[in-house]
Amino acid sequence: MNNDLKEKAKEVLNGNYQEGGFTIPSKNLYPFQWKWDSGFIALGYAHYDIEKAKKEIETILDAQWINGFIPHIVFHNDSDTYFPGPNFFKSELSPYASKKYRSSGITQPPVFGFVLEKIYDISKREKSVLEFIERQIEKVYLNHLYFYRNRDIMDEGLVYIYHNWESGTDNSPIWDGIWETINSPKYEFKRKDTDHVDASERPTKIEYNNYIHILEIAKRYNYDDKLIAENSPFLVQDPLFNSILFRSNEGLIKLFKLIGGHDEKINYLEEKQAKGIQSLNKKLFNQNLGAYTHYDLRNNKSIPLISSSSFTPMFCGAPDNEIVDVITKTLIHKFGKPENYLCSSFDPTNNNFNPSKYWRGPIWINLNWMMYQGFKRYGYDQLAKRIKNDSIELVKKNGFYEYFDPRKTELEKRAYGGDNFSWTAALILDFILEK
Ligand code: 9WN
Repeated sequence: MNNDLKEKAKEVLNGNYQEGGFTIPSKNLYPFQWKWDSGFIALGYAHYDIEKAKKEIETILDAQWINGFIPHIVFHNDSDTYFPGPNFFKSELSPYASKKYRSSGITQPPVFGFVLEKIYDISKREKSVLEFIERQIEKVYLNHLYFYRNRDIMDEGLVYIYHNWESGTDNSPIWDGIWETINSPKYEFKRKDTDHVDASERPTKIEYNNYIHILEIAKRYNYDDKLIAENSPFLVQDPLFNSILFRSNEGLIKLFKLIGGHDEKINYLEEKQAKGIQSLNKKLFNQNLGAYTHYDLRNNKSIPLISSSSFTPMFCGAPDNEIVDVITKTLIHKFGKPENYLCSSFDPTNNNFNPSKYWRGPIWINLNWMMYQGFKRYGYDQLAKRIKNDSIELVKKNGFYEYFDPRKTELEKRAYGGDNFSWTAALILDFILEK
């Protein structure tokens, strides 16, 4: 029944594959390799072309810095269709930066631990895939070490992000209050995203100015983590970012056990994992809202807003059954009305909800995929199925877009952003083909 969709998904991925052995998220709009995109993309390839899956992971990990950091964009190639590019980021300011590739100086969620685990399972535990994992796993481990050594300044097992682009949920209303605390000077720059996508579907000019401002501060400190932690006006503990880190810890622990001989690393990760999950539940779970929320470390206060990120701790198994019951009720009550597809990226009952603007309301397939995994993990099969079916239906009706309108009513347009978007294709493939 889904054969057509499957074939189209492969076409999208193959069409975005580049000669250098990496895959762009979407033509023109995102012409380079992005960190968390590449993980989801590799997972999609694993279903029909394991060599491409391996290549995708190899090329992103090859750009790792010597301190374990993995940048959110790797500029393998030249392109003038995206801003900010390599000449803006100037990764060479950092003494740790890769000498081989220019890149950004911010990161994105650490997906590779769970991606490697999934790829191994999808390959039906093929020996050559485990051998490949053995060659790559140290780099992924080093990336986790980087986070714990540099981004867990309170020693809580929770790591911070210092830029909204690090979260992957770029212009979420979650950040609005932080922007109000910052008085960014006016920068001269030329955006490129609105050459490709209608401005109404993208962040505003004022928001972009703030994004640039935080990057200028990081550059002023040559991307030094300690100085950034002391000086950046944006310092946040994100439930999504940390849940992905924890789910990837799990993947690494499982794979290290399979490979054998890595007891010290396993112990280290297990210790961090236990501490992190405890802190996540204690610090980021908001009993009054019935959801996990972000914590603003710079201003020392929690941000009392609900987004799709609020439900992702289920993906890493953090909440106990009681909390799961509470957050599921919140999800159904606020996001799950029958007139809406699941799951909006931001609370539809909040005044700042916008169903067509980027991370301020539309549905993103990667968040749906993580939530699906989370609900399945806890045995909420009906709800998991609803999320999966909604995702497939949205793509079937509208195409492999970047994000989708959650409203089921008649609309002139209900799919937005980049077309032929890679992770939409990759994760729809996984939805269709998962065992
Ligand atoms: C900035 C590539 C990336 C995704 C992000 C998504 C968008 C970039 C942008 O595109 O962000 O990193 O220029 O808007 O928000 O999650 O990784 O697909």
